[in-house]
Amino acid sequence: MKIQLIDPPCDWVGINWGCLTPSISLLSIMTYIRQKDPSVQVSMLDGGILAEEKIKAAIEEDADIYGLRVNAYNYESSIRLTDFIKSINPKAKVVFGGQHATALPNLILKNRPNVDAVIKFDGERAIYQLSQGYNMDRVNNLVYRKNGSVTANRIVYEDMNEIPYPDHSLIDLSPYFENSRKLGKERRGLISSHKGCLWREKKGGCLFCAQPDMGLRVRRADIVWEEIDKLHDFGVEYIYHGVDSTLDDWKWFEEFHALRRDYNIKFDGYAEAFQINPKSVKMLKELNFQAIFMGIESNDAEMLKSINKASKPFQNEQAVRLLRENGIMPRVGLVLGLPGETEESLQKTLDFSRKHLEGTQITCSILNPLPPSPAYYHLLSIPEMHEKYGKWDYLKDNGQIIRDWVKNFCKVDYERIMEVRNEILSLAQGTRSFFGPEMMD
Ligand code: B12
Ligand code: SF4
Repeated sequence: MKIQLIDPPCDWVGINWGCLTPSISLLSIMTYIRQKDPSVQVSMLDGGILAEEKIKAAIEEDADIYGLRVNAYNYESSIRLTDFIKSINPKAKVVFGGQHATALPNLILKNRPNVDAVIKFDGERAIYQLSQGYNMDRVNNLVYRKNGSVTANRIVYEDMNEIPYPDHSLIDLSPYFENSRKLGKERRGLISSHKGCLWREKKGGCLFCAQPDMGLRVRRADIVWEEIDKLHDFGVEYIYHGVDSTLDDWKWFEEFHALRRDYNIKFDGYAEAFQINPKSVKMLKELNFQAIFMGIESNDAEMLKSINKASKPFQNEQAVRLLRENGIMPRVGLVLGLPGETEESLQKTLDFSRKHLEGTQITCSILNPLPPSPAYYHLLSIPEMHEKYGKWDYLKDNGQIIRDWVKNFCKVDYERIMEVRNEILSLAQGTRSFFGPEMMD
């Protein structure tokens, strides 16, 4: 049994941060299979470091299963690679997993005859079961075609403590370290100890959130430190904590803090503004956090309410101030084009940015109603928009859907929002744009 896992490169995204750390989504699946059945040959091709042509050249013609990690931004290259795989190895199974595949399995299977199945949510057990020859109807989380129609199996969410953490000894880390060196950065490692988000679990989440995982699952802090120890042994100097919020589970964070090591390792993570207070900042500092990304989105109270955001404007201001005072770089995410956005609400976000964000790192984008976000379903509730986008397994012309969103939901036009966005980005120390041309070779 031979499996090739592929993280197709992104077509649309500006800065390719995936070139610094391996795709742990795939590495987690690879680790699980290797532990359960070492006789299965499993390898991965990471679009963070390999361009599409290099991936094509490395695709083996005799694999039994090809598993692709599919998000909204690499969908088109995922389809091109699928068609290529089927042209050289028509008998193999092509299986999609990841956030976008989890969001739209039925539309994908209806529109793409070359995709044999979609695995929703956690992929480790399902791919393993396929490798062991289970019948399709017994594979957890699988969506597939049966007698001409799409059928979905039972969903199983894994206990994070039962699934092994990604084993970085299975892959060559040198291309990632080399990219860090080229960019003048410390050697990076990515860990993901949590899945899901408390706010989404308890209050339904933010309007534009395109992360389908439900509930909040956390891996024990002592196991997470064991994973970090190993990364440190491999030469990693800087850990990127890739979870929705480092501070979502306070008990976990206290344990993680209590178990901190005395070797020098830096961290970078995410949090919500309301979770930043003198106590959490002190602990983040003691853990050697260098930067915290916060999706602040807007500084207008009505706008924040319209997207069901947990934090309030005063908490945004307080969080940025506390992080700066303690030498932790605030990375601030702003989203313009929120429902009901007016010139006045844009001004409030602009004023906040001028007053508090100069010299910080800013991401500023216009709301993109990605599936499965509530915003996507909001847009589709308009019959004309449903007609235009509802049958598509991907958002064919992404720029257009953003413009359609603005036209239908905002009280200012797209051009004005772009002007404000550009002004905000000009204040930043390092700008992050959704639509930039920069791509690591
Ligand atoms: C870490 C992270 C990154 C890192 C990735 C680094 C790397 N080398 O992998 C960086 C910073 C580079 C990044 C970049 C981007 N990201 Co990102 N990222 C995340 C984050 C926080 C965690 C993902 C992760 O690794 N989790 C840990 C692994 C183990 O879990 P997992 O990814 O869920 O994978 C499991 C299942 O999904 C499934 N699965 C996944 N792939 C596959 C494949 C197969 C074959 C199978 C069967 C199953 C399967 O099984 C896996 C194991 O259980 C998520 C948010 C989140 N909490 O999920 C956003 C998220 C995935 N990112 C997102 C986005 C939008 C982006 C960017 C486009 C942002 C941008 N504008 O630049 C880029 C795209 C880069 C790229 N090449 O894809 C969105 C995707 C939305 C969508 N619907 O597609 C998310 C969901 C954030 C959000 N809330 O909107 N990201
Ligand atoms: S955007 Fe962040 S805080 Fe909001 S629901 Fe999604 S993961 Fe949770």
